[in-house]
Amino acid sequence: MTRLVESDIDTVVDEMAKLDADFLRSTGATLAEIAEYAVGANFGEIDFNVKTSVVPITSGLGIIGGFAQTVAGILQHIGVDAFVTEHSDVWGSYEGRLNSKCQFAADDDWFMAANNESNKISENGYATGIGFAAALVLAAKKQGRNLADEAILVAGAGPVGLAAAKFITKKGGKVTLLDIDPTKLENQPYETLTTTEGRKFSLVLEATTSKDVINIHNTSSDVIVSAPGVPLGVDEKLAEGLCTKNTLLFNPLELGTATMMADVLYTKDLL
Ligand code: PYL
Repeated sequence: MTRLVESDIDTVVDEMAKLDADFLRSTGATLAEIAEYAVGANFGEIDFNVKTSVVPITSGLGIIGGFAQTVAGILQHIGVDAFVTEHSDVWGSYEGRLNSKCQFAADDDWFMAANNESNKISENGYATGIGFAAALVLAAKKQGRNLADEAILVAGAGPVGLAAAKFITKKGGKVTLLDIDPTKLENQPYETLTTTEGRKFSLVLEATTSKDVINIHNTSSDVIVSAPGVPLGVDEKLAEGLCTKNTLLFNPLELGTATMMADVLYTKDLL
């Protein structure tokens, strides 16, 4: 997982309305609705209005400027009564548990949400995977495309890619899983590749930490790309073209965070 820097997220909260508008154009759903679809809920089924604390964590490489405030801002946008605790680390966790139903915190390796009443927890890798997979499935549906007729690539066999592959398969898609490390492809229930040489895909979920994995050589002209990978793993020229057609779904923190919230509030797991 790539560690975000302040400049990756410093405009996120100001651009939440634009994100919803972009999502509606490409998927027919808002950020909150994509998160609901990801966890198996109907649009509007989850009541997001719950007191939720976000705890800054100083361990390891320390605080990312604006990270906790950005998480709280994303949550507030989908209707959560979210706040950043006054204190960090264990004191902040204690303060949060006294004053909220749900709690978010991230160190250098894990970003976790917990529901203090139901004890349901959600981890960012899994949630990001199902969230971006949900967005990809909804985008295909919006174009009237049948998953069964699509050549679907999941690039990256890490936690995000594997959660996405499982979600897409559950929705009727036949996934091809790509990773440069063949050991990550062992015992996977999909067609597996270490290169896309000679192949073209029409639906792509890019979940690697590399650049330029996805390009004009391995994608069809009507490709839709859902890209949780940071940095964006899509060739710049292709990315520009996809943006003009609203067929590139990419954001550094928003969809994973919203899906974590839906995941800790909703009980019927889809996977
Ligand atoms: C959760 C993000 C998504 C992509 N990379 C992950 C990342 O950057 N993790 C590090 C988060 C550190 C937060 C810091 C703070 O400000 O509380 N401990």
